[in-house]
Amino acid sequence: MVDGGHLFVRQMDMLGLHEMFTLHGSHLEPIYQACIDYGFSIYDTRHEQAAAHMADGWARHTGRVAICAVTAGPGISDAVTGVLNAFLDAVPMIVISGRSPAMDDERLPLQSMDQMALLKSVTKWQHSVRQVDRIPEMLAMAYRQATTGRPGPVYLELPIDVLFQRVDEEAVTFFEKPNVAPPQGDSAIVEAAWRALSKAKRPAILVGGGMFSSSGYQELREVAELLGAPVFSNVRGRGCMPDDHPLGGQAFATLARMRRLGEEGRPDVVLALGARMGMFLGGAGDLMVPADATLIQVDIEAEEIGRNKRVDYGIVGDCRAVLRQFLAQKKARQPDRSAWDEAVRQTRERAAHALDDRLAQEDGPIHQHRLMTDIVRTLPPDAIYVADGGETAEWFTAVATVREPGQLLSHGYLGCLGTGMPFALACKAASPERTVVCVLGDGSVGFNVAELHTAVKNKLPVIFVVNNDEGWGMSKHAQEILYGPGRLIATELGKVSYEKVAEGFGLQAELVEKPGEIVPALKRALKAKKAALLNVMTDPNNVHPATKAASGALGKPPEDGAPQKETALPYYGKRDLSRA
Ligand SMILES: Cc1ncc(C[n+]2csc(CCOP(=O)(O)OP(=O)(O)O)c2C)c(N)n1
Ligand SMILES: [Mg+2]
Repeated sequence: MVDGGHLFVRQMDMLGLHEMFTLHGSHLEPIYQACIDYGFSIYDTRHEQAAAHMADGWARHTGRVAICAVTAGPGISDAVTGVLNAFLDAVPMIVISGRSPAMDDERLPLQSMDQMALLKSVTKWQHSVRQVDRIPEMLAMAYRQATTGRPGPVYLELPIDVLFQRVDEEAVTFFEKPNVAPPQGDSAIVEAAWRALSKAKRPAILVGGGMFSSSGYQELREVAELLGAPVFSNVRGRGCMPDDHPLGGQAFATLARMRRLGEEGRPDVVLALGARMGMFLGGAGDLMVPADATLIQVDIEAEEIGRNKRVDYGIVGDCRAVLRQFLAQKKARQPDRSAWDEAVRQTRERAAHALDDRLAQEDGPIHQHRLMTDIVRTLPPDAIYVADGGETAEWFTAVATVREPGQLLSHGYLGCLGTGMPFALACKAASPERTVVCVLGDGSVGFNVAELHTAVKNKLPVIFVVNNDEGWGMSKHAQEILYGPGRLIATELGKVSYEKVAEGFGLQAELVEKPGEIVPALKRALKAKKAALLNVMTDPNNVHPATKAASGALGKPPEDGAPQKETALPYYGKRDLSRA
């Protein structure tokens, strides 16, 4: 006779799920006890939001699913932001929580609430288990729901009076890992799309999370090389094509910069692979995907095809499967694309080095570009990078060279500060032999600061670097741009000694105030046998160009006296609000 916890963990084992990110609650005790018996890796956090962010970060780095296990009531409500972050970026995760006894419903037991309703809007699928012997079946179902079609978080609720029940293990059915071939695209459309790509003068490939999830990186490279098509990506797609490959166009922003070259900087045929046409690709505007370009959109989720854009060839299918279909097509002679490829390469290089004159600086205050460049140059090239913060993430991702998928983790559609520490801890758990650096804004540090203790306690020696501009920089700078001087409110933080906070949690920590101190401090952190934190004081007056662009400061100023049609909105730039 075994309890529901044993059934759950045995089924985890059969699905190859060996990691759990958690914060203890006795509702789930049978599961913890069974984890001891099975020898599973349990990572215990100081806040359930961090446990959810860790499971999210695990999947973003490894491409594999992990379990986030939290207690009933406040455990699951604390986890919601972390689950939502994964949901908006289609990252798979299995969330489980305890629940008050189902047999006590409406009798006001402890931590009783409608958890299903709370999780419904942030998960793909959710189920409350009511029979102990169906726990394995429902976990296998949760796994399939999380990993097939468009991936995403799913939720299993386990009432305490179900989980603690004992059954004869022999009478319970367990489930093998499903073996499902990812769907191919319609062959006629694939053929027609390939002909359009072959004839293109300036083809561009856009990759997003769908490309990452399909793991068809070799196929992507072959198709890009065959076509001479540069590859641009969002954070989740970054590294699917190595940044230092001649066709590595890096971020989507490179494509926006290309527009300055006029016609010669505009792609004529665009192949989008698992890249949704949302705000990060210019939304309904045509800054990155020109309205007159031929658009081939590949997505595993049919409803994504046509969002914000007129699509010429819509292909519902798995990115790797469709790339293989492309590779099986006839190879026609291709037009010469060297001028286009060179234009992309030059744009990419110019952007990466635009501020390099700041690198020779000897006196403080430290420029953020100097800090980020020193980090990238000092750490090994295969270091895993995590960036969290407003301008901080922008400064860092602009200089990082990402050579493989899952090497860079940062913000997605939730734009959620506080993800960095848990993401970095999950990366270190998955890749203990590699250096993991986590760059944080001084604002971002605060959300999950207690996870510094998780790093020490779980022996996850991450290097944390705080870009300390003494404020909510992106917010503060937008306030200054939009409202002028003397109008700062709720955006200043002042000087906080994060190195002392870190020391208290047991980290090796240092304050860095001069440019020349950055590299030696990083080298000491690399040698540390435990987690380390550098609190680096940077110049609060440096405004990142992304903040200027997002606040409409880079657009054309209105002519004197002319009625102003557009209003500048933080993050969204200048918009005509009469159409709202
Ligand atoms: C959870 C959350 N709360 C608030 C915001 C709004 N926000 C966006 S950027 C930003 C400032 C970030 O400050 P910091 O982390 O110090 O980075 P910096 O911009 O100073 O480099 C804020 C508050 C957010 N994106 N996420
Ligand atoms: Mg800041």
